[in-house]
Amino acid sequence: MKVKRYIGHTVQETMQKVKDEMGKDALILNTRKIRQKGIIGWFKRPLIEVVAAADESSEGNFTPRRIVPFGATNYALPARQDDTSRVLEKLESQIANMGEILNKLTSGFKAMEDRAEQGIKREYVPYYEVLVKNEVSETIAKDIIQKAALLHERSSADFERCLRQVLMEHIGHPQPLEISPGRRKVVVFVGPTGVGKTTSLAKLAAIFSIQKQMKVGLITADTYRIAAVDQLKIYAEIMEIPLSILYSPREIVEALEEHRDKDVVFVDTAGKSIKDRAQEKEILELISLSKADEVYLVLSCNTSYSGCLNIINSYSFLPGYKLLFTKMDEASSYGIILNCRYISGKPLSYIATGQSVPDDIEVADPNKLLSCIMKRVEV
Ligand SMILES: Nc1nc2c(ncn2[C@@H]2O[C@H](COP(=O)(O)OP(=O)(O)OP(=O)(O)O)[C@@H](O)[C@H]2O)c(=O)[nH]1
Ligand SMILES: [Mg+2]
Repeated sequence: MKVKRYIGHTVQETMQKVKDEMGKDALILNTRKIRQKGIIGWFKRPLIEVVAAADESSEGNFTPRRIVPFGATNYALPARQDDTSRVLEKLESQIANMGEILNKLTSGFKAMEDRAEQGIKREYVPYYEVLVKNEVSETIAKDIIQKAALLHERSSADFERCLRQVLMEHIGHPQPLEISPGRRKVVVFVGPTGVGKTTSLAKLAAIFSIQKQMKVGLITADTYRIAAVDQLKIYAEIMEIPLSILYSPREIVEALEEHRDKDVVFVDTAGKSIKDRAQEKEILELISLSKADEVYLVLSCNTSYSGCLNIINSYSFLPGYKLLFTKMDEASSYGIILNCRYISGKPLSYIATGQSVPDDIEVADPNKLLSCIMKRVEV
């Protein structure tokens, strides 16, 4: 390839020079106006410079190449073969990316359309998605969004504020254990196997006896497993709290008599499988014979929504209870807590956040729950 610079007084004149010498298909690499050097140049018309290129044949003639229109800059330089394929590859990947973005947008719009069909206004769909991503069940999320929308239509507050208000109502006021010295309370722990009943009971026993200096007694009705009695015995010995062991629900009357001077007596029960009617009867007997002041249904945050639904249904035989959640440290979101609150209608009490006794338990904090349930989750 030969590259040559041509100068003329006009564009036409200069291009003619190029054509004459390099052929009509010569490649124009650059064009610009130039001034002659020196002070005189300032008073003269500028000259036109054209840089052109053409393939040089072996005979010394120029082989015509593609013409770049006049005025085009060297951006128009034809890419070499490998450059061209790189440019093509880049373009292909950009087109693929745009395709992906379009797909996402289309499916986002589709989701919005679907939700709109299900009775959620398009502008509220993002909030619905946030709740669902935080594992609030779809049905509950939809109901909450609709309640917030109704509130929003009737008030001047913005939608997010209304949503927070509705969520707060559903989270409710936590009801931790209130103990007054001299007014003994009997507190029974129930729940499925392995959720952390005994550990949570031990945590609260330690808080009330060691930190709050209350008189605490322990009773276990879990004699199904020898290890279960031993587990509570160890905690009782460490905390120097008396422990009574029941072999039948009727023995609780006598055991409570032994603990009559206590401010609070915690009663542990064996884990109940969902349809164990005999065990339900025993639990009811314990509750009524002990005149239990409070019952805590212990649930693990690890449980699926359908699992929680089954458990809550299976405890509908209880006259009343509070919800105590464990293993929050192992769970990915707080949605399950809202779901259980919603379907059971029972108040929250404590949330356990680890295995350490007594540190890993806290009174459920509605503000913390709210901000976690409304947290935007990156996908
Ligand atoms: N990560 C985590 N583990 C916990 C928590 N609470 C209890 N655990 C653990 O869960 C396991 C079972 O705890 P338990 O207190 O024995 O459970 P349980 O409900 O009494 O079990 P059963 O009496 O067999 O029905 C133990 O290894 C505990 O250390 C918690 O909040 N987080
Ligand atoms: Mg236990």
